[in-house]
Parts: sequence; structure tokens; C-alpha cells
Amino acid sequence: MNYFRTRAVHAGHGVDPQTGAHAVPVYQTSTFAYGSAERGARLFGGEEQGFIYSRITNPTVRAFERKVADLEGAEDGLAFTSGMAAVSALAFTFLAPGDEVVYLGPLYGGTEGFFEHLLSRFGIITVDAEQAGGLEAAVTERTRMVYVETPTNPTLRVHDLAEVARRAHAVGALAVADNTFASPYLTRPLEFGFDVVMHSATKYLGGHGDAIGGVLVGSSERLAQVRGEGLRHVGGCLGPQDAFLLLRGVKTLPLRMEAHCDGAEAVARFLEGQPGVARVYYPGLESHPDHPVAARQMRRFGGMVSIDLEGGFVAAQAFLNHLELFTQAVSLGDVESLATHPASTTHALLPREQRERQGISEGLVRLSVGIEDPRDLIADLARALEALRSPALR
Ligand code: 3LM
Repeated sequence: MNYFRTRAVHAGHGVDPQTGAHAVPVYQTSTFAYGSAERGARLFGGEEQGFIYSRITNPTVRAFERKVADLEGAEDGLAFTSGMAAVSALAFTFLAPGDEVVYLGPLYGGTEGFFEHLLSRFGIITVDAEQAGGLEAAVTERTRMVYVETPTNPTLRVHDLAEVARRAHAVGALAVADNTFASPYLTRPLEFGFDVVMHSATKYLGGHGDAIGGVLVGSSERLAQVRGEGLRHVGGCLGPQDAFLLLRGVKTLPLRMEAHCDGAEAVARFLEGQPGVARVYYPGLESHPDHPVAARQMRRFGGMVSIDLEGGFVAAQAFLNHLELFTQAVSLGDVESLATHPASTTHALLPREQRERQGISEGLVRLSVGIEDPRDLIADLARALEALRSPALR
């Protein structure tokens, strides 16, 4: 299987050997009979591989892990009950008091909050590279992990992955990429030297807005460590029913991503230059500062578009309230188009000055462009922009 579209359909599983079931069955079981006391001891002693207990492994979950690992070009994968469970399992496995995590912002507000507010209580120091004067200055001998999103949530910055990995490895730190926004169809960070890739599978991997999940991919050795510590002891395991939904979603990832990209490109080009729109953030636009990096690292430029509206929060609220086809909701990567105001939702827990520094202004609106016909989406956006021009709002 050479090609991505074929692998998206077939990788990670075959027909069920026992029954011939064509779809991967939902193995809705908490525990697995090991048959004899001797085999139980071998399984627990690591002398034999097999299913023991669904917190640690489950066949439906395993098929999803294998498929995502294949698509990212990784040796192995490990699934979790959410993206946040994946991030925290990674941190609990590889970080200790005194260690530093360096991140290139902005990040999803929840991830930044986890690093800055929760890990700090365990003596782990989080450093925003930009505030420290750039990646070169931020990374020190104490840095154990360098963390980046590609593209970033919500300003769609695209950092140079090869350069980030090089800098992390120079001090022996783990290079971790949250590839949620790109999906493996558009970018595969391991190809640029990254060690671990993380996904909120809730988004493009699942694609249908009906399941929460997370996944890590990387070397078998590293992921075995996370399975044995961050997953086994913290317990954020993915359930088999959600694994089934996510597995079904991933099969159409390439088709959906093409449609998301078509829509986002059309929407971004329409929005650029519209009165009332101060700035459009889309890595596919030549005006985007990271466009050259994005063109090197991404197959296409993704389904997310952010816009800065003149008139701040008032304008953003009015615009959002006039959208009819876009649903006002957090999350992203669903087949349906979604819109949100990051400063008051996904990034609300961050201090305002931190948001402003990272470009998350009061007028910023984030659009997750679905797979609908772009002409309908543009008509919806045009209507909402028109409403902004009504005398009551001027
Ligand atoms: C959101 N983001 O609307 P879960 N990494 C990235 C993400 O965007 C997210 C996660 C990790 C949003 C969720 S906000 C209340 C809703 C780049 C989630 C965390 O744990 O699966 O939600 O992933 O931006």
C-alpha cells in the first residue's frame, strides 16, 4: 500500500480472523480472559504480548492506533480519551521537577493552561519561546521538551519544523508536534525530525464531531513507555465505541481534507480585502508571513481561517450572531462549518496581555471551514459582514 488514500482505508486492520467481520468490531469489554494462571503471569511479566484490560489495550482501539501511526509514518500509536489526556500522559511520562518545556506559541488555550498552571505545580517550568527572545535563547540544558502546534490555534502560524527539531535535539530534548490542525494528510512532522506527534482526534481525524479522542505516535520504544506510565497509571484510555467512530472517520480523511482546503482557500480569498476585515490569517495566502514555510511543509493549507475584524469584540459578536450556516461552537475539523471567538472561548483562560501578545485580539474570529459548497459559505459570510455595516453598529 503505497498511497495515502489507500492506507487511510486499509491500514491498521483487516477482516476479523474469527468471524470475517468486514468492519472492525467494537470490542465492548473491560477485561480479557487469559486462560491459565501461567499465561496471566506471562502477560503481566511482559514475556507474552496480548490483551489484558481495556485501560491498557483494546482491539478496536489498537486498530485506530495502528491506522494513525501508519498515516503519520510512525512505528506505533497510542490512543487516549481526549487530546488533553494525550498531552498530559506525555508530560507525566517524560517530565520531572526542574525540567523545562519550551513552546512556540500560541497554543490551544487548554494546552497552554495545562503547561503553565498545572505542570508548574509539579515544579516543571514552562517557557514561551517568543517571550524568551526566540527559540535559540529559550532552549537550555534543562529543556526536556519542545512543543509546537502546526499550524497554531488560532492564528495559523506555521513554524519551521526541521529547525525546531534541530534545536530540540541539540540539547537532547523531545520534539513534540501537535498536528491537529494539519492532519497527517497535509503535514507529517516525523518527516521533519520530530520525535512524537500528538492529535486531538476529536477534530479532523474523526471529522464528524461525534467523538472525543486523542492519539500520540512515535517510536515503539517511546510509546511503550507512555503506555506503561502515562496511560496505565493516569488512565485516560479511549473507549472502544469512540475508537470505532474515529476509525471510521479516518478512512475518509484525505477526501474530507481536500474539500476543507477547497473551502478554506475560497473563503480566505473572499475575505481578504473585504471592508471591515482588518486581516485574514490563512497560511495559503501570499500575504501570510509563514506562507513560504507552509508551502514547504504542507501538501495544502488546511481548513482553518481566522479573521481580525475592525471594531473589536462588538464587531466580532455581531458578525458571529449574523452567521446562519456556520454554527457558533468551539472545536473544529467537523464536516459542518463552525465559528468561534477565541478570546472569549478557547483562549479565555489566558491573561489578556498574553493573548494580545500572541495576536489573539478581541476582534479575532476563527472559522473551521466544513465540507459544504464554498459558495454557500461565502454567501453566509458576506451576509454577516453586510450586517456589520448597518448604521446601528457604526
Ligand atoms: C478548540 N481544541 O476549539 P481535546 N490541541 C489542539 C486543539 O485545538 C485542542 C486540543 C489539543 C478545541 C476544543 S475548547 C473548549 C474545544 C490544537 C482542542 C485538545 O482534549 O480532544 O479537546 O483536544 O480549539
